[in-house]
Amino acid sequence: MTLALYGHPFSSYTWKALIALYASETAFAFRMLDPDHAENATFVGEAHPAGKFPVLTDGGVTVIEATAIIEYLAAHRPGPAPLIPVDSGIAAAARMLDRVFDNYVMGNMQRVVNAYIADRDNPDPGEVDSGREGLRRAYRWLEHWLSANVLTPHVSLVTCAAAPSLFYADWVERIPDDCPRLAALRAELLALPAVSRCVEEARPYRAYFPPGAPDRD
Ligand SMILES: N[C@@H](CCC(=O)N[C@@H](CS)C(=O)NCC(=O)O)C(=O)O
Repeated sequence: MTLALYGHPFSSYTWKALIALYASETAFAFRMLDPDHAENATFVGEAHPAGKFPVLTDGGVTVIEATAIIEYLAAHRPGPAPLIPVDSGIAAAARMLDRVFDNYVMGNMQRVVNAYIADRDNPDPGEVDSGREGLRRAYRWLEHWLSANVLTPHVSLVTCAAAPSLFYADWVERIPDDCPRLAALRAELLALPAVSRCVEEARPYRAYFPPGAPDRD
């Protein structure tokens, strides 16, 4: 049965699922969420408790939440990518990092983005400052973790979470010079074929990045 993924090419959480699908060389139909496909938005609105995407369908099975989608693909559509490490201790570390990237990198990046969505010309300075400070704190934590640990091989759950969150977070708050390991990880991730494919597919939508997309990447 053919898989279908509902999402948008510019959406960071859609990337998270797309990177896993591309790296595991899994065939799927992409169901675009845009004004030309209202039926897809209707489906997502009913499938997810908050109407959020991505959403994966596999015949009669519907899977929501990007991390759960990757867990589902690892279990039901295993491919060349080691999405979930076999060793349970390494898998626990991968799941821990997945939460760090989602909650503290993606979360703080979205806090700033949401302030600009609410008011593009006068974003709430408290929200913008808190989001940026949260990003700097997350960057320092990740730099420290990377100095003491080895990352699971690509493309894993960690790759899928780290690539979109670092890609967009760096646009909001540049990874500082005193976090060289994290900056190198971002560059390494963007060079992976599954990730660079997402970067290129999202390129036409950059003008819509609420705080303004920088002229790089
Ligand atoms: N916890 C969700 C977050 C998904 C999410 O925030 N998706 C964004 C797109 S990147 C979204 O659906 N935005 C539209 C909305 O919130 O209505 C996941 O991991 O899948």
